Amino acid sequence: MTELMLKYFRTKQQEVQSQKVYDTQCPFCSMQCKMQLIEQRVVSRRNYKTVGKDNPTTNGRLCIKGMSAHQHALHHERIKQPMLKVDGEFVPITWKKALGHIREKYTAIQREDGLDALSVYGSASLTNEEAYLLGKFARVALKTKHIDYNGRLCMASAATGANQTFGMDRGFTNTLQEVPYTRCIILAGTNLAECQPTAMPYFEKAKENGAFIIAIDPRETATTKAADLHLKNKPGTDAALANGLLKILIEEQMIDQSFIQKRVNGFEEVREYLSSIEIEEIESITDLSKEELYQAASIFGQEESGMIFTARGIEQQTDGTAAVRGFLNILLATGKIGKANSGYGAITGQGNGQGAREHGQKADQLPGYRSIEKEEDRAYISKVWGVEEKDLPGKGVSAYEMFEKAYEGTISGMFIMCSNPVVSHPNSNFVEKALKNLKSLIVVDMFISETAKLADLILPASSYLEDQGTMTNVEGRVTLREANRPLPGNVKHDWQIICDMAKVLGKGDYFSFTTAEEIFDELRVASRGGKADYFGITYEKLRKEDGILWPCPSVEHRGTKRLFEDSFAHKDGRAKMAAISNLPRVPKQSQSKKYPLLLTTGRVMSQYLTGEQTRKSSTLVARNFESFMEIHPHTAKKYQLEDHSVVKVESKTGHIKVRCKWSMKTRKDTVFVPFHWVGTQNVNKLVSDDLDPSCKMPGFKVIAVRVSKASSDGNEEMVYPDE
Ligand SMILES: Nc1nc2c(c(=O)[nH]1)N[C@H]1C(S)=C(S)[C@@H](COP(=O)(O)OP(=O)(O)OC[C@H]3O[C@@H](n4cnc5c(=O)[nH]c(N)nc54)[C@H](O)[C@@H]3O)O[C@H]1N2
Ligand SMILES: Nc1nc2c(c(=O)[nH]1)N[C@H]1C(S)=C(S)[C@@H](COP(=O)(O)OP(=O)(O)OC[C@H]3O[C@@H](n4cnc5c(=O)[nH]c(N)nc54)[C@H](O)[C@@H]3O)O[C@H]1N2
Ligand code: SF4
Ligand SMILES: [Mo]
Repeated sequence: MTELMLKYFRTKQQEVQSQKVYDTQCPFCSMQCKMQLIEQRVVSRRNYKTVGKDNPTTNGRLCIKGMSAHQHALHHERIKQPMLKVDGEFVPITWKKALGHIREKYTAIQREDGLDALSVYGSASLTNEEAYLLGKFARVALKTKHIDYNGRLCMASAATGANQTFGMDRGFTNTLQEVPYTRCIILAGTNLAECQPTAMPYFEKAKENGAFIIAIDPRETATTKAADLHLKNKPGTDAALANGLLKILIEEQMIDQSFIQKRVNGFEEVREYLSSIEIEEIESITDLSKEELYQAASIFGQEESGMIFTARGIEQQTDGTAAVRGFLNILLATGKIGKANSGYGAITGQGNGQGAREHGQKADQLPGYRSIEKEEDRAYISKVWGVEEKDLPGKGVSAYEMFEKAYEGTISGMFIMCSNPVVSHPNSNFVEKALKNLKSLIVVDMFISETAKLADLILPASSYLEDQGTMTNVEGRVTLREANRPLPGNVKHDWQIICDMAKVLGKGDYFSFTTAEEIFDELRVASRGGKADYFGITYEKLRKEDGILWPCPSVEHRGTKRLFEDSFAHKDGRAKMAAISNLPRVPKQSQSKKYPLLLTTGRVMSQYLTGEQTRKSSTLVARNFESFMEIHPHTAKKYQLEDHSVVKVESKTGHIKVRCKWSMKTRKDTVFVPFHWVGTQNVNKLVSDDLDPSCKMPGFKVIAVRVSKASSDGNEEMVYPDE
């Protein structure tokens, strides 16, 4: 051995001086993969590595995002103390000063503009404890009706569709463990393989066991590749597609009459409506052939079990609720629900996309999925909170509508916790203007996000490595995230920030919590008897049983793995089918001479949402460092757009510039741009403010656009052959 090699081996042995292992869950998607951060102290530095940990949902699997999550949490740009904007620059200040600023600003706004002038914007990446507390903070500490959250852009259509149909909304009616045993699976507008990668093995297993998989997506994706049949429909036509499939199922007598009779209302109305439409109409709306529709319907209809999964592809539409109801109509008519290996899954997106939509962050909601407009619900919660029922505010407006109010000036203060709406909201140029119009914007984040940049005060929040709490995963399984890495700098947990703010606003008595578990114990009582009943769930049980599916009404109860086996959650115990229109009440954007193409937006595997976190990870950035527009080569040639060149994409609300990526995977009339990038690449500058009238979901998935070459000097050379 040479001298040099000897020296190397000696150093290696000495290197690891100490090792710490921290348990936690991934900060990203709804799979909530359990993981450990291994921190090794070596002579000159620390090494970090994330590894998976066994659990019933993901069995220790992780995807590339999870494996790289520590890279953003440990990033040098993380803010570690409150930052106040002074003369346009952020300066670090103490918590005492920050809380003083809040008291001063909030009391002035309340005095000058009234209680409802303050607003709260929350997130489904918060723990259940924090989501619950934020709802309580708005109603009890601020006494404002204006609170909503980013789940409005995400789960609103699925939640409304399920509530209307079943009488309750837990994303999955069954557990993932049943997926391998079902015979036919419809994946409607989901890109599971890139968005919930650790769920894929359940679907692969189903395929191995002989299941037939039908994917509905205007693009070929890693998910559609796993399917046996890919229905490559025109974007935004899923409600009509669902109607077409059900029409065929009824006409071919592939429905379950006895199930319908025993358990479903509204079937006759649907049957009558469907008999009035022609299958040719469905063909022309969806751009699918009769043969494709018959094949899909007959396989789903003939198999003895089946499951339907929907995600944002069909839901982020101005008729998203209708599309969801259309697919639920199919499940009910074929009796494929409430039994083993048959059921529905709305694939939740964010880490706590399920729990955070149950405990009062929504404008019209109180904890336990209670309604802020129902007298008995208000009475129950005001008792739990120790306030007068008459002092609880009423229903507020949805997320985007809060920005409209900020623009008009009726909302003059906003408190945003754990979200980046300047990048994630439709019509983002408008949202930015609205936020600039506020007298006060306070943002709680780990970084100076695009939204935080507009704030007068930024408060530093803890990350998934430090913040203990419960997260309800894609299955509706409540899981305990044990996170105990010490807080860096002067960072605080989101729940501590809420409690501190309540204290300076004179409401400390209602927020005297010292641990997340204490908040959870209050949440348990607040949710008791509600639809999302967590009363029987305790931290101790969660540790022992590794997750419990709600409803869990008593401490002896083991949780509910399968829903609706005997009855649905409507008062009469029956589910409700409803006739849905082929075309939405509010017309969707469609191709025109001026805007000849359809843009759809979504995700790539290696980036997460507005990218604020994943763009800080070197491993993930190496995979995707900039945005792009996926376009069919035939279409690209028509507009003289070279592969890899920079192109301009314009809609009626704005324009962006992104890299052109030729791909045979998308339809000729459709281009795709992900939404993980900011500034001139922020695709939400193109998305309009049209909302689903029943749930206020924006239409992120269909935008009429035109495309052209972008020249480096900013003077674009326009080629619009259709004009
Ligand atoms: N890698 C990664 N994973 C994530 C996220 C992320 O940002 N990155 N985000 C998480 C969150 S919050 C969410 S909500 C989920 C989202 O998960 P998904 O809903 O699966 O993701 P999307 O890419 O938005 O859309 C899914 C698919 O819908 C298709 N689609 C577009 N328009 C239409 C249409 O009109 N009809 C149909 N049938 N399909 C259409 C798109 O082509 C896309 O393949 O993912 C979660 N997981
Ligand atoms: N065009 C288009 N737009 C979309 C979508 C689409 O498909 N297309 N999808 C929509 C969907 S489904 C969603 S869910 C939304 C998401 O939209 P956002 O909520 O805006 O997305 P995130 O990037 O998760 O923003 C979270 C912010 O909180 C910070 N953060 C992370 N963890 C914590 C924490 O524990 N505490 C605090 N205080 N801060 C934290 C992050 O740094 C980041 O700045 O975007 C929507 N927008
Ligand atoms: S991003 Fe989702 S699938 Fe990937 S490790 Fe995190 S929780 Fe698991
Ligand atoms: Mo989402």
